This record gives sequence, C-alpha cells and structure tokens, in this order.
Amino acid sequence: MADSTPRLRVGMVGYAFMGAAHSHAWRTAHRFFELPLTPELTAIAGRNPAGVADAALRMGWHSTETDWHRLVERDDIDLIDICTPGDTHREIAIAALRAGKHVLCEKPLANSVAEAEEMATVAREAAEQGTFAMCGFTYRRVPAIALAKRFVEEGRIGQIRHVRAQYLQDWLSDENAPLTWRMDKSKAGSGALGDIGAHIIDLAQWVTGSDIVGLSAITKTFVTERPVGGDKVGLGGTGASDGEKGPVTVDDAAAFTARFSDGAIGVFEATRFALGRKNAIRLEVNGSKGSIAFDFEDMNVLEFFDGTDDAEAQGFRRIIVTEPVHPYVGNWWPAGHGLGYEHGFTHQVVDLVRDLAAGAQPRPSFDDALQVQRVLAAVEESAEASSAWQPIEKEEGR
Ligand code: SOE
Repeated sequence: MADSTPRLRVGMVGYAFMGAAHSHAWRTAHRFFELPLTPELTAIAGRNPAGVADAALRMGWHSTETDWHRLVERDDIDLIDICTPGDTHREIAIAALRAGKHVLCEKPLANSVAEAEEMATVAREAAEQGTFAMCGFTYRRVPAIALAKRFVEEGRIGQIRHVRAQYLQDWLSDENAPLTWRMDKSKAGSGALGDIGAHIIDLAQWVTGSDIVGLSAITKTFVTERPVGGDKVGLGGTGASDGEKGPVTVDDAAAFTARFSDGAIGVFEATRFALGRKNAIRLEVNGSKGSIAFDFEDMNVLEFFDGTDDAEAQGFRRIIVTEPVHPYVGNWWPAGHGLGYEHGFTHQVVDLVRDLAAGAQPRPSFDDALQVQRVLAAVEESAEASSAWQPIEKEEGR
C-alpha cells in the first residue's frame, strides 16, 4: 500500500563523511520511528559531476545538482541539509532560509562569531515565518547522553559542582598524516577546537542545562607542516604526496578551564593527538547527590553513582542503555543489542522532523550554536592572550 504520509523533501549539500552519515539517517528514520512527515532524498549537490552522481547512486538520492544555488532555488525542496566545511555554512544557510527552506547545518555553525551571529539573526526572522534552522550537534541524541540529561533534570545529580569533558582522537598523531581541509583555517575555522571541542562544549552545556560564562585556555599545534596531497573528504587523506609540505594553520589541541552559570567549574580538553584514543568523548558530571560518567568508546553505557544509596551498597553502576524505557532505544533492537555512531544522526532526523511538523523550533537552534561559537572564540582569544580569563556574553536569543 502506498505511504500517504506527507513528504519532507530534502536537498543535501556535500557528500563526504557527514553526507554519508546524514544520508543514512534520512533513509532510515521513518522506517524505525513513526514520523508525521516521510523524508524524501530529493536531491544532492556537489561540485564534481561524476562524484555527485556516484554519491547519489550509493546513498539513495533521486537527483543531483552541481551548484548548491540550484538546490536552494528548486521548488520541490523543503529542507536544505548542509554537510560542507565551515567556510560555506553562512552563505548556504542564509540563502536557504531566505528562500523559505528549513535548514539542518553541520557543526560548528560557522567559522567566526560574526558569521554565526548573522546566521542566528536570519534564523530568528525565518522562524517567525515558520521556517526553522537547526545545528547538527548529534551526540545529544546518543541514548546514554540523553539519559544523562534526564537524570540531571530529574534531580538525581543534585547541584552540579564539576564538569569534566574530553574529546580525544589520534588521527593526526602521525606527523606524516597528510594535510586536509580540516587543517586549513580558511576552510575549517579552527582545528580540534571547533571540530571536536565544539561537541563537548555543546554536550556539557546541554546535559547540565547551564552555560559557560568564562574561561582560560591554551591551544597547541604540534605539527606545523604536513605533506600535501591528501584527499579532501575523509579524515586522513590518501597519503599520496611527492614530498611537498604545506602549513597547518589550525590548532591540533585545545584545553581550558571554565565557570558555568550555575556555579559549577569545568575542565575541557580536545585533541587529535591522544594516541590510542579513537573517538573518546568523555563527560563526567559530579553533583551534590550523584555523578554520571560517559565515554563514547563504550557508547551504550552510562555510569551512574547515586549518593543517596546506602553506604554499604554505594558504587558506580554501569547502566547498559538499551532498555525500551531509555531515550530512543525502544524503536530499535531487543535490550542488550546496542546502537552505534550512525543512530545519533537518525535520532537527529526524528526529532527534527517531529518539530518541523509541529511548527516548533528544533534544538540545538542557531542561537544555541551561536553560544557554542562564542565559547570557541573565547578559547582562541584566551590562548592568544597567555590564557587570560575571557568572560562570555550571555546569548539573549536562547
Ligand atoms: C573528525 O574529527 C570528526 O569527524 C568530526 O568532524 C565529527 O564531528 C565527529 O563526530 C567525529 O570526528
């Protein structure tokens, strides 16, 4: 029988790593979750005609464009999904919103606070007309992280005192790993800071429900030149190089201490040089009543310490977050079977589609992402000023 659910016709820009993850989510969400709108993979855009045609075939898109402007102009598209490097986000997002298309934009929102402010302003105006923008901080939708937030909201952690957040990768540890766009400030805005530090900033603020109000930071570029010739898509590139080297213009690692609006203190670290750590997003929160700890390398588990338990029975418990009562999990497999990296993207589509159908602002909004951008900028400013304390302006739009 034909599916009579109205369609959400999606146009995606970019088809590398994030494009593949988003395509999977658009294809999958309505097959596991009941959605008020069925996503349709209407068109995909990329500059290389052969590359985009191949991507469309592999990822299930119905048509292609070689210029994103065409995608934005098409009247058979309801939402533009931006999966390109940060230097293109502002222009595409603003054009799409002004054309009356909803937007999902990869993180970090932009390459500077000024760009992010402009995007947030246009998004606020568009929201008044019922056109919405969302930023893709997908890890919010990992069930164990969503459960951590639920525990905070239920008061199980009490008054939060400490936030410890790390995002550890190691794919640049090898000094001969080739140069890619992620090491080019003009394309990526910053290095480990914006690429992965942005995720832990967003997670820490979202889980605790409290904003970073000031910080002191250091950044470091360990390897200042790398072989050119890497591909432009994945993380490590092809490695094909004739010995020529080019400059790395971003940070390899960033670390900072922070104060939160609710009085908690935080310690943050983002690096691509933590040899042996592949995608270790670690978040630990200690409060007056309990603690929670998460590590993405064991992503189906949330550790929880309940300080109200009898002293003799106290200890961190390891909650396997695969029960139907846990966030998002009931729509997938029987308990204990586990979810993976891609499910966060699928849950992002689920929440986005439900909000759009309800005429509600999906979160994280561009205002939420602008606040993260202010923290990123403060880290860079502090690092440049010998770690001087940087206060962070409160984001009024949130
Ligand atoms: C590369 O460091 C990267 O792909 C990030 O860009 C993603 O946001 C993160 O989820 C995984 O690592």
